[in-house]
Amino acid sequence: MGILRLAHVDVRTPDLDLSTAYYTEVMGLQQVQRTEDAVYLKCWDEEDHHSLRMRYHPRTGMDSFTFRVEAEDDLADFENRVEAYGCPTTRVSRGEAVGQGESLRFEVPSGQIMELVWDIEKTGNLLGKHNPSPTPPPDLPGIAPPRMDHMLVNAEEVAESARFFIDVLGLRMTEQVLDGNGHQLGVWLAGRTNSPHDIAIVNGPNGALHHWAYWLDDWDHIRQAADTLAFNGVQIDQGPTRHGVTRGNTIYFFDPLGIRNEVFTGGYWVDPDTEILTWTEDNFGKGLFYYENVVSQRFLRMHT
Ligand code: M3P
Ligand code: FE
Repeated sequence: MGILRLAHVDVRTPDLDLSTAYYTEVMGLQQVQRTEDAVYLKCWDEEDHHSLRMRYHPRTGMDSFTFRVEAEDDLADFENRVEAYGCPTTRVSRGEAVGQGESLRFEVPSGQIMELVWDIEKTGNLLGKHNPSPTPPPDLPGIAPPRMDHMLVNAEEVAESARFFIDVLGLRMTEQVLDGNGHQLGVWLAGRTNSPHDIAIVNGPNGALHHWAYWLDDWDHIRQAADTLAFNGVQIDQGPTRHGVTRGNTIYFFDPLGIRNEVFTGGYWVDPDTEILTWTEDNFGKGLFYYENVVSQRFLRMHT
């Protein structure tokens, strides 16, 4: 039983055409489906139906985020555990969402709507399963990341939120930032992946989305992403640089409606028995941006 990984992020946009143009032509995602009020997108190496849903709504924001569980029966187990913790759950039945079957929805302690699903429509990556080439077509537009990597949500009470993700949902903590009193300001959590984080939680307003990140295969691709972003007039937030936390290489930027995106590479390999790394608040600048050693107020205060 358990949580495997981040499956998709569902957001709202007041300009579906503008957002779609950015995510297909600048980010370089594949559009897989468009309905009357929503667009479904994925990366070229993703097997699932989609990793991003954008829905028309007058206000930009996050609808929900979805993690995939290992087995079909896990939904019932998590339903019991989440209810026992005190969070009411609802079931979304098959046919109510595009690209997936039944799911379990609930509000996490920090106010975001989370969904767990096992039954995901597998539509395959762009390479196919017979004599696949190791790379996608060379003429893919934009940054064209192979897959979504992680997301970060804010929480007023990071420790309470972390306890929920660890004790109830079974994620593993890889890193934490502690303030002078030993209280958690941020936690990095892994599902069944070997990456330092599938989701992170950092102090900030409840309900907020800080960013989601796409994986790139190498540091040079982060540099190329910066070129693509600058060429297209995209507002860059931070980087290209390196995180102290996770050791990853990174660049942050804003989509046309102000949602923060990241592209990320590097980081270290995590095993279930890897010891937790702890950062103290006086070193948070280096933890965030190792070269700059700054605690940027725009970076910490701006969110969706
Ligand atoms: C990351 C990461 C904050 C830290 C962000 C870190 C918002 O995005 O990928 O490790 O404090
Ligand atoms: Fe990140």
